[in-house]
Amino acid sequence: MIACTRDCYDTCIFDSNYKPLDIFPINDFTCSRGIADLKRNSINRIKSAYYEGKEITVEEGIRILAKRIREINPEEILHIDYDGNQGLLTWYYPARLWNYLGSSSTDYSICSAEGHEAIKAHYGSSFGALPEDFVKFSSVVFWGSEASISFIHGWKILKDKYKVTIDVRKSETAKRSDKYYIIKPGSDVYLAIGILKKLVEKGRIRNAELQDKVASFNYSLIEEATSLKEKDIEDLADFYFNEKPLTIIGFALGRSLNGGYAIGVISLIPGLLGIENGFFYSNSQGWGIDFDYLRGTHLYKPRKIINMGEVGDRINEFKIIFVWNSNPLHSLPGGDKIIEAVNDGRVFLVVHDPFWSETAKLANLVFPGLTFLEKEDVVYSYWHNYLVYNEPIVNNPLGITEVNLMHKIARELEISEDFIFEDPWKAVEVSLRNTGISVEELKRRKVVKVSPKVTRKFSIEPFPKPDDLEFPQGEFLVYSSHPNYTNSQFKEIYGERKPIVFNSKFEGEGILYTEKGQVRVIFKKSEDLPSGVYFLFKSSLFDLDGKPINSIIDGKKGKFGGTPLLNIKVQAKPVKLFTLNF
Ligand SMILES: Nc1nc2c(c(=O)[nH]1)N[C@H]1C(S)=C(S)[C@@H](COP(=O)(O)OP(=O)(O)OC[C@H]3O[C@@H](n4cnc5c(=O)[nH]c(N)nc54)[C@H](O)[C@@H]3O)O[C@H]1N2
Ligand SMILES: Nc1nc2c(c(=O)[nH]1)N[C@H]1C(S)=C(S)[C@@H](COP(=O)(O)OP(=O)(O)OC[C@H]3O[C@@H](n4cnc5c(=O)[nH]c(N)nc54)[C@H](O)[C@@H]3O)O[C@H]1N2
Ligand code: SF4
Ligand SMILES: [Mo]
Repeated sequence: MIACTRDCYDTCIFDSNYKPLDIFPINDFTCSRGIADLKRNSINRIKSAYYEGKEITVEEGIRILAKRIREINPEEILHIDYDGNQGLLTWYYPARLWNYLGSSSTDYSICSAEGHEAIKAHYGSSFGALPEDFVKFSSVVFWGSEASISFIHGWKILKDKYKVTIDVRKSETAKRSDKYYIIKPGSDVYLAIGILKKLVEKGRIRNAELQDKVASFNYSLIEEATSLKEKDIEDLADFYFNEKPLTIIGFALGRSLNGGYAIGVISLIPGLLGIENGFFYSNSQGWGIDFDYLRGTHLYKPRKIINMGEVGDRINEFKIIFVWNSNPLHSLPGGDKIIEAVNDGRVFLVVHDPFWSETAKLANLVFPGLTFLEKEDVVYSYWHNYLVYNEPIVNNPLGITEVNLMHKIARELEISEDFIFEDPWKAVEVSLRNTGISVEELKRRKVVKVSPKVTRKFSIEPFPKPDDLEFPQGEFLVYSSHPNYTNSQFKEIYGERKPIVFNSKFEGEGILYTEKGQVRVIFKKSEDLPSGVYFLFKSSLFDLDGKPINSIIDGKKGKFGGTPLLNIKVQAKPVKLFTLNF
């Protein structure tokens, strides 16, 4: 048995022939990546350690790294790790070494942190509907979610229900919905407040505190912010009251203007209408897995934590960057600054990855990783409640696991601390103690259902006042998932991506720019885009010159979880107009 460990709602579970299991909600099907995993596994692989482009042994690489580590202060080491593989032993446990050393860490804010914190502020937990709950609803609102692409097993359950989509462009999910509303980027919080205001005015929500809060927003402000009419807002409010839909709250909202407030207020609607399990955002924090124990932060807190949006701007604080499970040139703001610092010799970049990612190609020192098909691990989902024991189904003697690499570096540094060398399965055992599942049971049964461990509260606060919000004005760059890639992964199979920016005005070549700089892109006209919205798939994050698109992100972050504002205000200029024939 094996589960796909990519950063994805679905966490498909497969048998040992990599055939998707016929259990709910996997239901015997997978995505375009799932069907190509076995083939991909032997393409574009890192097969050895490399130092400055020269093949070396892993042991030699470890000696080079250890020597460098000894020469600097621990805070000058930054480890960057994210969700390339969601396994407990791949992503979490290896952070122990860096936390013990006192290295700097990022705050893991790039994706979903904003919404987790915003929802927790109201409910005490961000945990929402389970797949079994999805089934019970007869209607659904996809709010800032491209679920028909990003969440195919959720979509499978919901696609035959009555569907309403709220997006900033005519997304694939919007096209396949019964009704859709196109609003201005970053205006969702105004719309959510408008819906609550109507519900209060019609006596459908009786709550004096809320009545006061919504009174400070008038409809002309809401109309101007969202570009919807009061009648649309009333229709949505009626729909919410009459149909009691499930709301899927997309992660993209948290990376948009006013994102935390938007997610928080949207999540309040089902709560105030008494819709049970009425929203879904991410269930990752509901299983009781002790991620702090795995990372060792219960004993050793990182001495310095930097926001994921600030890595480029604060690059001068670091001399070694150790990356695993992440492709920061692609995914983090300021990738251009990482490239400059490595090329100038100011930063020594070390990457551990199974594949030649863009960041691995730039690195001074590279270690070969194993894919999830090749190693043991424990995998959880941020949607369904199966915990899976992953057994390797492909043999690869060339790579090294994260755990082994971490232990070998520690030995080379002559660290003798028991906690660093705690048997990884013992660490997993402790980290699972609140789930009620033991490693023995997991290894025996392979796939085990966890019951959620959440304590709830309910509070309308923090409810924004008009002055807390930034009024959405100007033109915006927005992103979404591509059906054939997971973030930067799968170019080996489906090809490199061109930076094609869909928009309502230009076709040809041009630039997108902010005060941070510019990137050279291809513009493509599309009727799905309203004026002032530029859309790029989030797997196409290098410009025509190979410069990271995220070089123009301007460093703002969310008020709740610090998530970098990726859906930024931009300006666009055509350079050469011509018609594209696709
Ligand atoms: N195939 C595939 N699936 C994936 C991924 C992938 O790369 N490929 N990535 C996975 C990951 S890491 C994540 S985080 C999730 C993301 O999954 P989702 O939360 O569904 O996010 P996106 O796919 O980025 O799409 C978000 C939608 O929000 C819209 N949007 C952008 N800005 C705004 C705004 O201000 N307001 C509103 N209302 N809408 C807005 C976009 O137009 C887009 O249609 O998907 C996961 N699933
Ligand atoms: N402008 C802009 N930027 C974005 C986004 C956006 O919408 N717009 N989306 C953001 C989002 S939602 C996210 S989640 C991040 C994603 O950012 P990342 O986490 O950087 O993205 P991935 O491409 O999923 O994975 C990163 C790397 O992990 C490697 N990997 C896979 N499995 C393993 C393993 O077992 N071990 C090791 N060591 N490595 C492994 C992969 O080969 C890949 O190189 O990007 C963010 N960046
Ligand atoms: S990427 Fe998502 S949908 Fe595709 S195999 Fe992995 S978990 Fe399943
Ligand atoms: Mo993400």
